[in-house]
Amino acid sequence: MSAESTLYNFRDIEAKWQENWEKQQSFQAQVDRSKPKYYVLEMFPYPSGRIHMGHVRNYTLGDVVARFKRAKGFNVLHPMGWDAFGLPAENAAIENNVHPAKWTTSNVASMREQLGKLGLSLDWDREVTTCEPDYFKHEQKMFLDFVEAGLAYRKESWVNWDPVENTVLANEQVVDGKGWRSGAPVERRRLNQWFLKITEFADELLEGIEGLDRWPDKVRLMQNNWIGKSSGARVHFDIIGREEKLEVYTTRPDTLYGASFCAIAANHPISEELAKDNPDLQAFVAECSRMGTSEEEIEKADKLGFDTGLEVKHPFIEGKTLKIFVANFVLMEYGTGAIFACPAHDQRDLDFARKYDLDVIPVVLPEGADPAEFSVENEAYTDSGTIYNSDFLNGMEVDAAKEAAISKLETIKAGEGTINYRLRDWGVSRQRYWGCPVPMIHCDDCGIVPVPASDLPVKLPEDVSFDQPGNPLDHHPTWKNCSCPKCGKDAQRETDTFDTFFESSWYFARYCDAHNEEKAFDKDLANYWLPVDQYVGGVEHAVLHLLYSRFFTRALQKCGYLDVAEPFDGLFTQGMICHETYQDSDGKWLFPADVEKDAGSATHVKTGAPVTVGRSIKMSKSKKNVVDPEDIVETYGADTARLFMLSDSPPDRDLEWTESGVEGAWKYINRVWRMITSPKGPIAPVGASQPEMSGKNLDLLRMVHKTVDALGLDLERLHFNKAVARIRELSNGLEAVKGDDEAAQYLRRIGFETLVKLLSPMTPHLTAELWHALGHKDDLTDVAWPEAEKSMLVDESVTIAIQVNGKMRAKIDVAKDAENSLVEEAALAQDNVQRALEGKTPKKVIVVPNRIVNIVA
Ligand code: ANZ
Ligand code: ZN
Repeated sequence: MSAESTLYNFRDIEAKWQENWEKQQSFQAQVDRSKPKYYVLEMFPYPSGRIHMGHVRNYTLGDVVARFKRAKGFNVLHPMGWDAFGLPAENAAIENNVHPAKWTTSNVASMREQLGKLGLSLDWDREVTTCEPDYFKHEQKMFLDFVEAGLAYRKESWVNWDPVENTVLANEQVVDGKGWRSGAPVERRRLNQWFLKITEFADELLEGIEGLDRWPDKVRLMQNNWIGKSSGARVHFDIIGREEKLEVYTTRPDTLYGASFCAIAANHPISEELAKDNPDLQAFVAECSRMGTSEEEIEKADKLGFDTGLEVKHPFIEGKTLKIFVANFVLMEYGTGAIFACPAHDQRDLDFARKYDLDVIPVVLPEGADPAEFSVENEAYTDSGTIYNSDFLNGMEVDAAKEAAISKLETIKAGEGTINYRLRDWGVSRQRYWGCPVPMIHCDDCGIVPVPASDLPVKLPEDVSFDQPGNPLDHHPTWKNCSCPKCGKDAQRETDTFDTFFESSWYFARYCDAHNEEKAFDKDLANYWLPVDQYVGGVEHAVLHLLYSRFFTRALQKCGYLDVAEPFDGLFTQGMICHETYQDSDGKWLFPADVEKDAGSATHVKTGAPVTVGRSIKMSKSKKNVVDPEDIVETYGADTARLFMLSDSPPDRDLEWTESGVEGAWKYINRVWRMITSPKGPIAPVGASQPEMSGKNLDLLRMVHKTVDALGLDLERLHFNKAVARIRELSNGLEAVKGDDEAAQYLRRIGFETLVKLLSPMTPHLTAELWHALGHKDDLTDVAWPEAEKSMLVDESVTIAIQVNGKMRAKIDVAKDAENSLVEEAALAQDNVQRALEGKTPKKVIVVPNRIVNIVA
């Protein structure tokens, strides 16, 4: 079907309204304390060059909320910007020889234009681009403040090293032991790195989750697990023949009598020391470092160990000793990097014990089991039970035994109770060019010296080369040379740049005061707008970005930047967009645009060769099952794309992109256009009052009010697909209005206007035009959301007479047996009644149910 052949000219109309909104600056936000504020934010895009359907869905969802809240009378802030630092710009520089800044700027320009065509109600005046010095100079200052407050520090640590990208990778960037982009096997290296002390807030971040009741449960759970609070004990084992102790962290001190060996991480100090003059151990350690540091991988890998020859004394059992192994399943970064193993009650320990033929001593007896019979073969028993084989702990339940074991350890000074977190401090150093420079200087005499705040920003050099592997900042002939701010001697700049999650951890606060040159943002403005009332984005950010932002907000609060602890009051995570996949006979992927589908068969548009249709999966460039938003906007207009995005599935679920679905949305838009611009009969004038209604007409009027009522709830709950279905029902109803009597005319007026208002957050261009077509001069963006009359929400109704001081003043239709208070409210709301009251407050209101209301004034 050709778009041109129908009445609705989306091309001109969409352009017209976009221009109009821009000229009027319709969506510019200002502090206005006379209204409640509402901050709507979608996760800002990485400027890759073109928007994809995921963006369209994300921003459409946010835009519906923004437009709806605005119509509801909120002072709405809805900004947009660019998460502009990161690797792809550098890769483009390497591959295509364009400067990352140039690549980024031109991508931003084209994506801004593409977004403009979607008709989003954005305040572009607050646009933020994170790679610009006027943005990152503030985060350099924040970093200095964090260092001052003890929230940032430098330490040597083990990192995942991508030998191809020449950079440190976060655990999450290691997939199956390989770099997420390069695919190269990851190595472990020790490096000096800058860290942000997120662990300082571990408890607060955990407790804060409780209050985030407008966040999806799954995200709250993921954050909980990520922080991973556990309580247990530290046990100090005496190492035979050595002064130092082996410090072990355990969550199961109740199983100490089942201990059969101890194990330490490959990079535990004891292991490193022993490896120095033990080539076999050296080789073993090297083998362990080839394995990624992610927990998942360690869980999957074969359990391997190396006997150190050292032994510890059992703290409770006189004369009993336990061997110390170096084991690949013990992580240096968790607890103390050393464990005691109880194979009967831990699967990893059991796998290890079976492999190296070590004791398996059960100490927890399942309920009802016979102690003489119970044994553990190849599956550890990890449930509750009664302790046995354990001297003074015998007969206790697990929890009681934990406490008893801890108190004994404390008495004999062999350990103590402790709390442990999985959460690690956040390593923010990256050996990359296209990031925010860490504002620090290395001086031979003074050590590490912060760049004075007055010297900020530390900008990136423009003349860089990407010919050599490694960090271009490090290779640059002069950039790092500087003088020490303390002693004036020659010194060198830090060449690390920040992890790009640094920029995205505070951009939502920058939007509150985006042009402030002096500081990151004004405190009052941040306090006014924050927290974000509704944040919308992908669930892939459930942990890192959201946790870092929560940490940052607390850190900024601690440093006096603002008085908010939680940045995002409400969070919504949208589903993905999926599409069928197509392959030719050689197995090559084909774009949907290259495929013609006919009942049951699919062929290549150009060659006519048969095409295999595969199942629908997330749209991705590699499988070519993508539809370019620009094509859709060109063919059908933005309103159609928006409406389709909203109609087909609940927004938190995956959405199946189909051509027929898009056409359905396009047809509907045209139906609405025709219904209102070429109505089947006259429309009552603007502001016409309601005539007597009965029968079918009254039912339809009720439907209008019911739709208003239910749709408000749908939108509050972000049930957009339900909202669309409801609006479609309403338009079916309104299409059935026939004749040109007063009631029909009125129904068209109230019905069409309501329909237009209700559709406006979803299809803003169409409705803006129709609002004018209906005879209005004001812009729909300034028109309030409709209110449902409560009395119209019930089906069966009665007509009630209203008397003021004995005189009949009005008649109203209310639901049969409606509550007296509702009837009273509706009666008093009548214009005629108010006129008769002459501003007086009624002394008495008597409601005779289903008959009459007497007002005495
Ligand atoms: C003895 C024991 C006996 C353990 C038993 C478990 C079961 P969660 O619950 O995740 O906090 N562990 C401690 N540090 C470790 C490290 N650096 N690398 C690998 N494993 C480590 O896990 C805590 C348990 O994981 C600890 O309790 C310890 O093993 C192990 F029947 O101690 B347990
Ligand atoms: Zn110095």
